[in-house]
Amino acid sequence: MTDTSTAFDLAAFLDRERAGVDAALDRALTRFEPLVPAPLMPAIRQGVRSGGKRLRPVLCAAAFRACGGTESPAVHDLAAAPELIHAYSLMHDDLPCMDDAPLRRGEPTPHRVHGVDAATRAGALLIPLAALQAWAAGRVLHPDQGVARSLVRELTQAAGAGGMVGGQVLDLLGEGRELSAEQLDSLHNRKTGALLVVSLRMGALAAGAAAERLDALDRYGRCIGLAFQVQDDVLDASAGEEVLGKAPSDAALGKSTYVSLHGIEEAGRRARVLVEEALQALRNGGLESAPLEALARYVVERDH
Ligand code: GRG
Repeated sequence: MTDTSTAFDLAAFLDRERAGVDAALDRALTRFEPLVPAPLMPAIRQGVRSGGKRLRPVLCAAAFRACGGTESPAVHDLAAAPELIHAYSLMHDDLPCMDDAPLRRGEPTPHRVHGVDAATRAGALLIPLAALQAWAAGRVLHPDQGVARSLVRELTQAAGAGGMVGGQVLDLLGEGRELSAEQLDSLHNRKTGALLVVSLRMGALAAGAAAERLDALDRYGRCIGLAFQVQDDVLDASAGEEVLGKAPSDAALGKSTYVSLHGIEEAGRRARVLVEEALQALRNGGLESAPLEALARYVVERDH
């Protein structure tokens, strides 16, 4: 296969996509305003608008196009739905009862700015709003209402006990204990991987993709999800607060990480192997997508 990613300008692609995603998030915030108690709106706005890589929506839109979906602004509206779940998860993860983080993306965290009560409620409100967002965008993108229902079901399942929340619980239970390699993979497949995978699946479902392509994207997503986490651990162990935009926290919390388990070099090697497996999954599923190929590589090449 030709290496399409070498000629592909990922930075320009990400700039364009992030602008589309940010516009969709702004539209969503405007639509949500009448549904949200006014005192919570500033915390919601901070959680949603405070930047970040926008990896989940970028994957969602890329999967939609890779599966032959027709371009429309509603693609970014759909892609905004998993990002709303991601925004809530970060707001709650930073709370004093969890990581007690003062900084996120280089700025004071929402509870430090708006108070713990407002940040907690604002985060919780984002969950049903994300479901509404997926439903509304799905209705625009696909004529079959069943597809919109699947989008909401898959997103809420991935966000829930079998996915992100379940992974977070395993993470909290694992503090101060040494986890095996299998336990660590299982934790991160849920905590981080489930939302990345569902972002891809939502794009593919909205494009009307066949089962074979959904399976390929599943495999691709699981591989880049784990690679993403391995790289996160490598960065947490090696980069400082000024690069990460937050204080490194793993060692302080006594967490098992890919670095504590395998050492930094072996962890880096594992991340690169996972990226190759992700690229192979795309090839096996007949998916030719320069953005998805470049994004897989970006996951391990990023420095924050
Ligand atoms: C009720 C137990 C319970 C949990 C609530 C808090 C929570 C739900 C889940 C936490 C999930 C979590 C924090 C996962 C981490 C995912 C992760 C690697 C975040 C960083 O993602 P990036 O790098 O962030 O994409 P940016 O800033 O770029 O958006």
